Amino acid sequence: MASISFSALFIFVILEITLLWSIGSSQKIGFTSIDCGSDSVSVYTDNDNIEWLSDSNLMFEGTSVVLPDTGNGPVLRTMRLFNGSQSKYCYSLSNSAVKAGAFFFVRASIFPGINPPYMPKDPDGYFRFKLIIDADQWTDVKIAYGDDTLWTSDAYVRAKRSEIDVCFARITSDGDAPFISALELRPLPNTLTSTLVMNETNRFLVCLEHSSYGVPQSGPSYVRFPDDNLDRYWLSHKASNSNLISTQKSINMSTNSSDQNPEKILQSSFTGSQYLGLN
Ligand SMILES: *[C@@H]1O[C@H](CO)[C@@H](O)[C@H](O)[C@H]1NC(C)=O
Ligand SMILES: *[C@@H]1O[C@H](CO)[C@@H](O)[C@H](O)[C@H]1NC(C)=O
Ligand SMILES: *[C@@H]1O[C@H](CO)[C@@H](O)[C@H](O)[C@H]1NC(C)=O
Ligand SMILES: CC(=O)N[C@H]1CO[C@H](CO)[C@@H](O)[C@@H]1O
Repeated sequence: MASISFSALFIFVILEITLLWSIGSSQKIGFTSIDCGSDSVSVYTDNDNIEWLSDSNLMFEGTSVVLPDTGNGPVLRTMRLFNGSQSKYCYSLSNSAVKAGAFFFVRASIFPGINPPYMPKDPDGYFRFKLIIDADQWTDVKIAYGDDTLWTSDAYVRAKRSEIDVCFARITSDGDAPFISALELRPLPNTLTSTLVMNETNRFLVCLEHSSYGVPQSGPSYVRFPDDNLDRYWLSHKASNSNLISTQKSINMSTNSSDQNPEKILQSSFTGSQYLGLN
């Protein structure tokens, strides 16, 4: 009962916030989305209704690089390249939701494109550098030169103060210069399995992937905000129709909603081979 009444309260709060947005800005409270290296200071809103800011007022180090690659949208078209001599470069992310004890995820997106800004130093052709969050090692980046795919990492963190520092560093003092295309900060409720674990262990978590199984071939390649209110990025694992069960009907989310998995994810499922005869 307690969890049901809490989720009702949560939905009510979300509705309240939604109403406030429609009066003010379309941007969701606590969302900060930074288009790194963007030369345009003006705010723009993408198709998912996410408002992007240039990092030009947040970061005064490094160089803005515009990729010649086209067709990947404005956010991935620019990056900030930290090719100076400092040992690390940090963004201080903050907004009205960031205060000590509050939970967030931070998403870093790196897209070198097919014509990256420089050749990796290691002859194996991989760019290597480090991501650090509030002085803790987050992840090691390893991306092949010319690999035209987007690399992302989500860290689940608990703010220690009114800002979260996201830093970039070379692996060694003469290693590859780090670069970054986008940074996103999203608030998380303290009732998720992940945030409960963080509260217990006092550590941050690195998310491997949010997976959506059993997506039809014609379905989207990912689902995020506004279908996922928390803006997790659910990668589709597509399946043939014979391995799918899907519905367009709405799902009663009140029974098991502690992780607030989006309805869209639950509307399709992958079924194992033992069920093939039933389809
Ligand atoms: C950093 O890269 C930019 C763009 O390639 C270049 O103009 C600049 O001289 C470089 N700075 C350093 C310190 O190497
Ligand atoms: C975190 O854990 C402490 C100790 O178990 C508990 O008192 C507190 O309510 C928890 N806070 C959150 C946000 O879950
Ligand atoms: C959803 O499930 C809960 C718990 O089983 C139930 O109390 C509620 O009536 C259901 N809501 C709808 C609209 O079916
Ligand atoms: C993921 C999740 O929250 N699972 C819960 C669904 O509901 C059952 C019964 O209340 C719980 O035992 C699960 O932990």
